[in-house]
Amino acid sequence: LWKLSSTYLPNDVASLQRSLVRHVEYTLARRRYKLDTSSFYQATAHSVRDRLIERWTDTQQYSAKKGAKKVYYLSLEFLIGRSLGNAVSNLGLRGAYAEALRQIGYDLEDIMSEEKEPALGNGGLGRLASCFLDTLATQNYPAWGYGIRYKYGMFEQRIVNGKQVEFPDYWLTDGNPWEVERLDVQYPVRLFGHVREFQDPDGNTLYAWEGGEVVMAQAYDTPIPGYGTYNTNNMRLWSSKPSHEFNLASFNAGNYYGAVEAKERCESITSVLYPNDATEEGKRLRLKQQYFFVSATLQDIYRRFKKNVGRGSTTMKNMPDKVAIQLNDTHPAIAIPELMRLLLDIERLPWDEAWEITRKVFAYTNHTILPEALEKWPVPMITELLPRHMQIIYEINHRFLLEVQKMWPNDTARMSSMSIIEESSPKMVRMSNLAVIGSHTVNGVAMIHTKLLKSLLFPDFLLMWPEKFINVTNGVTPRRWLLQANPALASIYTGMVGPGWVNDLKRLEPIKTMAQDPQFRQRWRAAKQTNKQALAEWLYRSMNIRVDPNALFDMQIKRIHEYKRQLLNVLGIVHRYAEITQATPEQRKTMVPRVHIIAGKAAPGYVMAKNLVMLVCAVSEVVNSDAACRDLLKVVFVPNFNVSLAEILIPASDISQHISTAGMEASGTGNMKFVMNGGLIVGTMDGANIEIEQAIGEHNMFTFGAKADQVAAIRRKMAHDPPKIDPRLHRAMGMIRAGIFGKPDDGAYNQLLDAIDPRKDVYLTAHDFPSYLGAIAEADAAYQYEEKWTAKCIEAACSMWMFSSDRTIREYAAKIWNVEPLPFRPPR
Ligand code: 26Q
Repeated sequence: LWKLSSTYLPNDVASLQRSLVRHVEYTLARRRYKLDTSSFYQATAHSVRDRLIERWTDTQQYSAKKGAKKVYYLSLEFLIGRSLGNAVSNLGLRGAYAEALRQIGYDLEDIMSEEKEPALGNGGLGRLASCFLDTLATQNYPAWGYGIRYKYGMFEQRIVNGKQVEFPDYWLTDGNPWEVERLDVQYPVRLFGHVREFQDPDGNTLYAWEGGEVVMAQAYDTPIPGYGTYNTNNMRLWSSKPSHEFNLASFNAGNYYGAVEAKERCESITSVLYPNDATEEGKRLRLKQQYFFVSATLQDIYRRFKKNVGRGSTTMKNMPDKVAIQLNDTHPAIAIPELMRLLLDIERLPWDEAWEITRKVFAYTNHTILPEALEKWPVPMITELLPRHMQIIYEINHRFLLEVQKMWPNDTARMSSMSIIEESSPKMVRMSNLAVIGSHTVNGVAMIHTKLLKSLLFPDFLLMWPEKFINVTNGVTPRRWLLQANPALASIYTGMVGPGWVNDLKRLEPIKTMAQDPQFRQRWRAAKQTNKQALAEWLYRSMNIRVDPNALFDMQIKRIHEYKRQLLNVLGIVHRYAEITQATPEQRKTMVPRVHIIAGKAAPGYVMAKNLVMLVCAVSEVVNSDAACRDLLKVVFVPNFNVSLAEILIPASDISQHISTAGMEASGTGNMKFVMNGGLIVGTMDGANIEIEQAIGEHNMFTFGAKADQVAAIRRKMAHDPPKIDPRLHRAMGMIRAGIFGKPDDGAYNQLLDAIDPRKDVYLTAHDFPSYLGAIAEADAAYQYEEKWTAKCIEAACSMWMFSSDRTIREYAAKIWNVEPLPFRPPR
């Protein structure tokens, strides 16, 4: 068999063409000619997939043979974006495929845009997970991502009559050539049932979780290629299906229709991705999803590890030497009691040994300190669904509280705030406390966020375990966000410093001095102009909107949330609209022509966010059809923001807005992508904006607003001593209330404006408005000096190396996981 198995496939243009035609004939079973681009996408994807698979299987076999420690990144979300472009680029085959296709009458770019992107995530957290997978492979770390293969991803957002309407995102209609269904990898997952207590022959009390229902977890694997390396990692996503026993039992019971319904319920576990909506209620299915995914994942990790146990001197105690599990927020935190259950009930280890192993295996990344966004589950719900886990959580809590009692005798306030159980009615399980207690390391995702995490969220835990809390600032992959999204800029970089910058962003630093070179600035502007032109064409083709590519392109593209303050942006736009309509011809000449782009999804149940979408659409309608604005202002709400759209928008931006109320945005990662692509930021001193400013220099960023350490005092003062409202804000609000942008019958706009009444302006929108206008005016002024502006962009973009996820992952590897790269090189 070994002799028969193939060596690596040839990658010359003629061989690629043969492979494409073979897939058309044998994989698609189609005639060779007159294929539409969509079928040719399928053939191309399969041809590329062959080339991924050989590296993938070899990498996995190699790391198994070496017995290397592996990282497991557990995330309920992966927003990987389209795969074809990423794969040909990381394989180094973009040129060869483009040529192979061109010769037979197809355009690689067209073919790439046929791919439907899997939207298996909400936003930042899911995209971060995907940037991490790219870097882990590129840096040759043995690492797997684990998640859920949702049938329906993030909903498709359409604007119907000026409002957001959600449509199901069934992303698998045309199949998914990037995944392999592993029919040999299935695990049973139990839900409900009861705990049986019994004694072993030595008189020890043991527990067994029995009864309930058992569903099967089916593995689907997707190869994750690194850039410029053979290493290809794995992303394993689970799909739920009924178990055999389940089928037999329920159908034998004679209730045919009841049995079919129960079968459907099994499959429903992995049907749909939940939005990050704090107001979301009745989410028992979400808890099922979390446990289903965690149980399958731990069985899989455990099985892989156990192949080593008994070999040599390896015992269960060595698990932390071979396994590092990173929890992407608390969503997979039920893994902590689940591993305890495996070690206690199946492996029959004593509690202390099991607990030591568990704590050495897990680490937890926190992505928010907003109290309303911290996960809590009702005790009765966990008791019903996962009775043994509830017992284990209580035992973990009991032992933990004894430690608290030792450290702070009879401090009941501390006890109750540190407890895993919130003594409310019903009682709730605080998943963040569980995650902190069960992990060896907890990290925040930007400096300010980690500082607030320590001081506001976990101050007592910090006193108990000062070493446990660290910062690892987020980063983004330069492969997708520069090399693939911005070929114009990428080729300038490669022309200046060679191709090495793609996995070593520090190499761009020397280009900063070129900011003083007028010829170089000219080339830089030409690249930006190419991208703006491309976006203008896209907007015309897909939305029938004409924008002037010479205008300043200003973007705010991210999930719609009150704390992200899209309302502040809209109020600024309305203010500008008022100024334009009142300007004299002389004044008009001094104004900077602007195109404002806003994009993002509102959670389906988040009324304020949906109101905001309505307002943006209404403002754009009025502004774009007002002759007074013709050459000075356009407002575009781009529907259905996703990774593919971001790849078109970000390279075309001059200014982007990251304007959350200080202290509320954990990090932000869009901010990093924009600056890397030669755009500048209007932003608050929040999240990673602060570190970006440090890296690129104060003179290259337009900052405004209250600082995080001032917010609380401002809110307190505001409550009893309401400040006077800024006259410009007053006018903008007046215009909206007066109905210039329509008057929705549900009072949607008034609801938005009432929330920024200076007495209860939680997000400090009114408070920050004057300084916001100041920052926008500064940006406008700077934009008018073309040469100086370009110099800023060059300096900023070439100072961004620390926001590469390559730096981020090196920190995780060194400070949290204790893993080393294991490059695989094929024989020959
Ligand atoms: C929770 C419970 C029930 C249903 C859904 C959820 C849920 C789902 C997704 C809660 C939160 C999320 C996503 C959060 C997120 O994307 N956070 C962002 O993470 C980025 C990466 O660290 C940061 O840059 C952003 O600042 C942060 O908002």
